[in-house]
Amino acid sequence: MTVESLVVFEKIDTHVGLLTLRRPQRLNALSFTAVKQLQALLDRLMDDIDTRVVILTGAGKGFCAGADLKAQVSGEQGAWDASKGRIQSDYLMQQAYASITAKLRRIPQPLIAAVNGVAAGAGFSLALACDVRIASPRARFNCAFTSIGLGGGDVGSSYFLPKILGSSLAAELMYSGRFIEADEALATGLVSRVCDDQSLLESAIEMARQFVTNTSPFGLRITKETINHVSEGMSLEQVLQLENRNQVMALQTADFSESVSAWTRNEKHVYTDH
Ligand code: T3D
Repeated sequence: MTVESLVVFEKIDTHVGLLTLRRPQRLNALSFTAVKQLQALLDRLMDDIDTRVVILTGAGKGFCAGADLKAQVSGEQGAWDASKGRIQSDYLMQQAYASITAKLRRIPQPLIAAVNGVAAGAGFSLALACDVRIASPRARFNCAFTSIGLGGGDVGSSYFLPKILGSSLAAELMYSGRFIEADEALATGLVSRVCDDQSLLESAIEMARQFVTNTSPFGLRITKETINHVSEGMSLEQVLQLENRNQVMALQTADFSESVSAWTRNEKHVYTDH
C-alpha cells in the first residue's frame, strides 16, 4: 500500500528548502502519519547542511489546524501504540507531537514560517518553533487545546509564547484560546511581516535567499545555536562567552577571510562553506 505524502520537502534552489504540510481538506491537521513523516523529514534535515534555510508552510487555505481530531474520533488511525495501555500510548503520542518542536529547534537551518491561514493548537506551536514568522492576512493563531478540554500549553506553546509576546498576552491566549488575527499578530511582534496571499511564499523565499546571501553557512548555523542556547536562559557572562567562542571559530573560516578581502575590493563574496 502506498502511503500518501502528507508533508512534502522540496528544494527551491541549492540552499533553500520548502516543507509543506499537505492535507488541505483538513487544514493540514496532523494525523499520526503526518507526525511520523514530519519527524523523518526533520531527521534528514539534521544532516543536510547544503540546505541552509527552510521555509514551513501549509497547502491550501490553512497553515495547520493542530492534531487531526477527526482521525482521533473516527478511530481511522487507532491508538498511537495499540500494544500499550491507554496512558502509555497517549504519552508516546504526546512525546511524538512534542518531538516535532524539539527537532524544529535542533535542525541547523533557520526556519521561516510562511503562515498562510489558520494556525491552531499544535499548528500554532509549529509556527512558534520557527525562527521567523511571516503571515498572510488570512493567518490567525490560537491555543485550540484550551477549547477541547486540554491545558493551554502544548507542543511547546507555553515555552515560546511568553518569550515572544510577554507573559500577560501569552497567559490570556493560553487561558482563553481566543484567536489572534494577522493585524494583531503584526502589532504584537508574533509575526514580523504581513504580505498578501499571492506574495507570501515569494516573500519567504526572498527572505531565505537574503539569509543565504548575507550570512555565511557557518554563521547561520552558529546563530541558530546561539538563539537556542540564549532562549534556554543564560547569564550575560555566559552569553558573552558563547558569542566569543563562536566568533573565534568563525574568524578561522575561509568565508571570513575571503569576505573581508572581497570587501576591501568593494566586491561581494559568495559564501561557500569550504
Ligand atoms: O489530542 C491530542 O492528540 C494531543 C495533541 C494535541 C495537539 C492539538 O493540536 S489539540 C488542538 C486540535 N485542533 C483544534 O482543536 C482545532 C479544530 N478546528 C477548528 O477549531 C476549526 O476548524 C478552525 C478554527 C481551525 C478553522 O475553522 P474554519 O471555519 O476556518 O474551517 P473549518 O470549516 O472548521 O475546517 C475546514 C475543514 O477542516 C473541516 O472539514 P470539512 O467539514 O470541510 O470536511 C474541518 O472539520 C477540518 N478540520 C479543521 N480542523 C481540523 C479538521 N480536521 C481534523 N482535525 C482538525 N484539527
